[in-house]
Amino acid sequence: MTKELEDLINEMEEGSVRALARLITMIENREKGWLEVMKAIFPNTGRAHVIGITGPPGAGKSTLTDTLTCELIARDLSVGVIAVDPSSPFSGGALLGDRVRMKEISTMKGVFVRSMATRGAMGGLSLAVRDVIKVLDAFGKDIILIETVGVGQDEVDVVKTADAVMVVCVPGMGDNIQAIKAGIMEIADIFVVNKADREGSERAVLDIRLMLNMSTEKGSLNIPILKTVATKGEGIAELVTNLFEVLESQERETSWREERIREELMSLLDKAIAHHVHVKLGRNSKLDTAVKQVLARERDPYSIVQEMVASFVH
Ligand SMILES: Nc1nc2c(ncn2[C@@H]2O[C@H](COP(=O)(O)OP(=O)(O)OP(=O)(O)O)[C@@H](O)[C@H]2O)c(=O)[nH]1
Ligand SMILES: [Mg+2]
Repeated sequence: MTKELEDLINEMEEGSVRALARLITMIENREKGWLEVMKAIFPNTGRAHVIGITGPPGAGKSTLTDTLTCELIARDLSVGVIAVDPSSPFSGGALLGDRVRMKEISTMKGVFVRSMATRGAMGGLSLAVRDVIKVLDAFGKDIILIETVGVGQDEVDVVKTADAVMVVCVPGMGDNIQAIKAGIMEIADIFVVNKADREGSERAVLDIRLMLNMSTEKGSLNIPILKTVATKGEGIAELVTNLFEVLESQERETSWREERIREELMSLLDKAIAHHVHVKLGRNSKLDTAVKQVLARERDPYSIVQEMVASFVH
């Protein structure tokens, strides 16, 4: 590792927000040296609690994130926020003012906000997010909040790795509840019916309860369903209490942690092997030849791939 990089890591671990931001960019873009950074910081990770916040567009995820951040800071906890592909900024509703103010708070009170794009994430979004989480963890954040819109497999993969996942719904969703059902519902530790100042919030709670009652997932009957008004901070204290309960219960489950590490190792291995194969293929013209052979029906793609894999493994 270069002296420069070593200094940057030290600065970050001593609390420099500038160094933190620089390292995150480096890791996100897989810049030269990023692996060295990950290796160096790993021993200082494993302390932070990660909370995933997901749900349909416009449900109030960012507003809840802001409000939640305020509540956590009031409890003397430091907070990092990762917003994956945010379509709306952290406007913060009535509580935090605009994004600029959020930024101010970030330097003053121990909040660090970072946006990450779904598209163009080198090496897979969920791996990149997990790496950024580790940096924030090494930096000393107590709680890391991740906001993603609950659509698409990428987003599900991202929040799935959180220690606690809250799914945000709103009254009057009707068929939307069905949409949430697919994929997201299985990973929810807590359901939140936000915008409870609107009509139909009790109905939404019942709909979710009904859906959970029909589920075969273990423990689905015990999943809390809470009502919040994020813009006014209503229900947030109860939400925090429930989140902490989930975090404490997860902490005891070694098998759950082992399973996550197993998944991460497999993903890293997949990426590393794919990278290795791409580099190798990029250097010779085997692939070009194969394309022509398949096009001319001289050979089938299956045998070609089998042969290539055999030559990589040897
Ligand atoms: N009435 C009411 N409005 C709310 C509440 N929470 C959020 N909103 C409003 O709902 C709108 C969307 O809020 P966001 O926090 O941006 O929602 P989001 O889920 O982050 O949206 P995306 O990131 O675009 O998916 C904003 O205009 C908020 O002010 C609430 O509890 N009640
Ligand atoms: Mg948002």
